Amino acid sequence: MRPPSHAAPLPDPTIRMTTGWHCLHLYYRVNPQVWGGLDSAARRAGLSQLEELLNPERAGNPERLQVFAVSGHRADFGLMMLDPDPLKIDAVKQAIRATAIGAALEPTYSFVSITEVSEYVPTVEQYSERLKMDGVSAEDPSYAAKVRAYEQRLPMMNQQRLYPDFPNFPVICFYPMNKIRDPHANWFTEPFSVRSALMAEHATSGIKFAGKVSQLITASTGFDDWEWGVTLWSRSPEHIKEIVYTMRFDQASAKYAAFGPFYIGYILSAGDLLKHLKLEAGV
Ligand code: 76R
Repeated sequence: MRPPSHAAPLPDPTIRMTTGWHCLHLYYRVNPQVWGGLDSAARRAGLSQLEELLNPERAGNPERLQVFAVSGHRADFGLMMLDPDPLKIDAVKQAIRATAIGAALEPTYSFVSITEVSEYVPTVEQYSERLKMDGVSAEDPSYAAKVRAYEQRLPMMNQQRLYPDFPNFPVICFYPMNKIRDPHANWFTEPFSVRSALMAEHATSGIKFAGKVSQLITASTGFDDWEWGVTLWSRSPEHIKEIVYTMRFDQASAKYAAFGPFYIGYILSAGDLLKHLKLEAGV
């Protein structure tokens, strides 16, 4: 139906988002039978194609691309990509399959999501109200300083949530999660004020990991089977256990969260990853 002539024109249809990026996590396992059946020419060609494809600097690759070796039998390696264009991200998936060794790379898991600024990120006004509720008087000089610091930090924090840079940490953990809709604990029937207070408690407990763990929460309602993807990077592996364990005691997690499978990985360059996977062309 055509909009009435007085209506503001609608924006052009697009697969890009108005704000934020598309995000994809992919996980693969090497199939030893298929690999064993490839001749050395196919292996050599495929390995160099794959190494090139997984190079974040390659022209045509998504804005962000990171690869990692994955522990356990769930996968041998994984990659995480972010870009404004979902087809640019998907092109990497198709190109991996189309390499000369693509048949030996079994997809084991994927997670599709988008970046967002959560509705629970406090505005400057909400932040100021919270300070007052925590007993900081508006006359106290620390009040104005805190509000000003938050006001300056917020645009950078939102930029990082929507267009994230990968932190320089070697460990990456990914898991999907939901907030449950159980009759006795239904997140989605709680009023905003309650959800907001619970998320404030959650943020206070998370902030203690500053410098040790960096998190990216991507939204997946309508894009994948879970509501969010949680990507955690950490300075060393034990912080992953510490943060996930600690945050389970937050009411927002203890009462309302449900988690999917966990994938733990170690970030490598494409070349080091292929060496690590013991994929050799042979003679
Ligand atoms: O982004 C911010 O820092 C603002 C405060 C904040 C929000 C709004 C925040 C802080 N989170 C927010 C939203 Mn979070 N987070 C998780 C998990 O394992 C678990 O128990 C749950 C998985 C972790 C580990 C984690 C870590 N957070 C969310 C949301 C979206 C809710 C919505 O929009 O409905 C989810 C699903 C979620 C889950 N969170 C923090 C952290 C950490 C470490 C922080 C503090 C980061 C910092 O500000 O430095």
